[in-house]
Amino acid sequence: MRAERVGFGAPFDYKSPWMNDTVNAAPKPNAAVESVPRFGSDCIAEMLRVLDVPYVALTPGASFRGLHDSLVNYLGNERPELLLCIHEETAVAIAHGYARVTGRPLAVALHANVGLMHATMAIFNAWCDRIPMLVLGGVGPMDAAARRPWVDWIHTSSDMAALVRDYTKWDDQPASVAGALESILRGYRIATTAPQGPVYVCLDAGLQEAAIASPPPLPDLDRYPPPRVVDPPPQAVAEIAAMLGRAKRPLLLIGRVANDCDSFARRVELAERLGARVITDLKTAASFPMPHPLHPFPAGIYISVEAGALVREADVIVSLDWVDLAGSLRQACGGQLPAARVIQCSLDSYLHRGWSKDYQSLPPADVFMLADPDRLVSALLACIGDSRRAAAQSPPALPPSTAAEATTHSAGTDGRISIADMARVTSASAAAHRPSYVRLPLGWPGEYCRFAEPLDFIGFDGGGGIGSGPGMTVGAALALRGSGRLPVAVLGDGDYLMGLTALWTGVHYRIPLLIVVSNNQSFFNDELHQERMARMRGRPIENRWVGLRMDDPPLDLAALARGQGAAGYGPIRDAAALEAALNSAIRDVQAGSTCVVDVRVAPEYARTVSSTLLQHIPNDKDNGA
Ligand SMILES: Cc1ncc(C[n+]2csc(CCOP(=O)(O)OP(=O)(O)O)c2C)c(N)n1
Ligand SMILES: [Mg+2]
Repeated sequence: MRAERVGFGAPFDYKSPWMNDTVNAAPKPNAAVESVPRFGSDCIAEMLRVLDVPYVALTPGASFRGLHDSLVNYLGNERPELLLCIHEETAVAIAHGYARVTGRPLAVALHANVGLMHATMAIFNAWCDRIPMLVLGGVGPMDAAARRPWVDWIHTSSDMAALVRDYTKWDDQPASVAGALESILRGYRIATTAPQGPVYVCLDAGLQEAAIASPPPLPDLDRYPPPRVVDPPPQAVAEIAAMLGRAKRPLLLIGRVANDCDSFARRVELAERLGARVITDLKTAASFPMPHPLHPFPAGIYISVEAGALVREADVIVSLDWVDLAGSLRQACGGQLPAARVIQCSLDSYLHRGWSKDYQSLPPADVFMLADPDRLVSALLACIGDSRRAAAQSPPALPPSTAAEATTHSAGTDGRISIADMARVTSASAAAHRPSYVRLPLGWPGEYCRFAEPLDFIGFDGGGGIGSGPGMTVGAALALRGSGRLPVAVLGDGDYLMGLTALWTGVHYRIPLLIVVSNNQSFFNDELHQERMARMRGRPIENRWVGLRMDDPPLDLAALARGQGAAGYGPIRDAAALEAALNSAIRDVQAGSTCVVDVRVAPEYARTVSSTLLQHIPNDKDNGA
């Protein structure tokens, strides 16, 4: 059975002339695989195979040594295969990146309370990004009489799931093997039903390790199908279609939507039929062709000043599950709500709870459609004609665009390259190789976001938890292996360093990918915050770097890659050297390598990025990441 792809659409084509699965030369176990389950965890491992979970990302621990043994010695480390990670945060980030590309959940195995604690930020990222994931934990033995002295006691907690309950969709700690099978199946269904998210199932070590006389039957998945998703109510669709039919300046805000080609094409069709302008952002994956005339301004993490004019001028705004609709509208309209009538289409409110405020400010909605946004697009296409298409081809003139963003150039003088030059050279070098951008840093100039197809850009990390970049890149690249696409991540040096050891997993499993480090030797985003604080308080802005720069001693990022078996280039200090390094690195990736290029960039962001990040927004004083 293939995993259901609710919210992501149909699988894409994995066939490719290069980067195929045969490069995976990681060692295999030499065990004779058994055919009859003898222990609780043998059944649990089989359940993962029934669900067609391709990989279990893990950082090992004795609390799931039973499951680990079953995956290796009972199933032979195939379907699912273990992915060894050096840090639990990486294991979750890999599952996150993989699901971003494929829509399929991976399982992640986490050791007791300590492994779960290490993983929490990454689980939070996945939660905020609405990513399906089957997080498995070990605990106990819950039977105190069976615990080893000391270590089993410190690693056993009551209600382990309490650590993650506020940012997982569901959790369970089953008390029998039969219960564990049901729990895993239920969790899988919950995780993959929109709005998607991680679930946590905690497995008692005693239950895993106990010998079983008669194994409980594995469920027939045909009897437990994924829930059918209902179509938006026709009457409400007709109402929205009528509003759009009367609109003179309709606007689509495209947020969390499916990443398959058909859904992508339907959005283009709808925009063209309506003559609607489109705004996308970089929090979510590529969802509309950015070179299209109806998408006049580059995407950013926030709506740019220029794109904000579209919001102010619009008379009907349709949000297709736009992340932070209210905040974005207010930002575009100087703290006010827009004059336009607003249609919000999202299932997200099913997930909203108390602890995390990632549900964002309450959006105004003249029509609130609690539905899958891609289904609304299909339903609208079925009842909106083609008569306005001519208008779409020649949209009314916009205010003069500053889309080609001005940037501060400081290249060459101090052995650093401007971020604009790094972006230009990187984009140009990758362009011929069907790049899939897994991540872009906050300072990336919007003009180099020319995404035209699904998977040209994978999205952000959801929760703004730095350190996810390398792991998400490895996970996305694993999913892209064999697709003919070049996985490229441009990571901040802070992000790279926090998640560094994910590279080892990439190398170990022969996962080809390219990481370009935008190395300003600083947690630079916070330099802007410190500068702002100093300005507001009349204090010396020259001190903005203190406690943030990482240049004494300088970190050798390429050596840190080479030290893990990856190819490492740099530090690169000028555009010509960058072009040469990238060309060589791309050849390495095509030959199967995990590659890092360290680029020394000036401490700056593209002007429009920094001004948007730091602008004062009413009700939202601190708007940085
Ligand atoms: C886990 C975590 N710690 C701290 C932050 C605060 N933070 C946001 S951006 C940032 C700087 C990231 O540095 P880097 O990746 O080098 O990017 P740069 O801003 O320098 O381009 C920090 C520390 C965060 N978002 N997540
Ligand atoms: Mg940095």
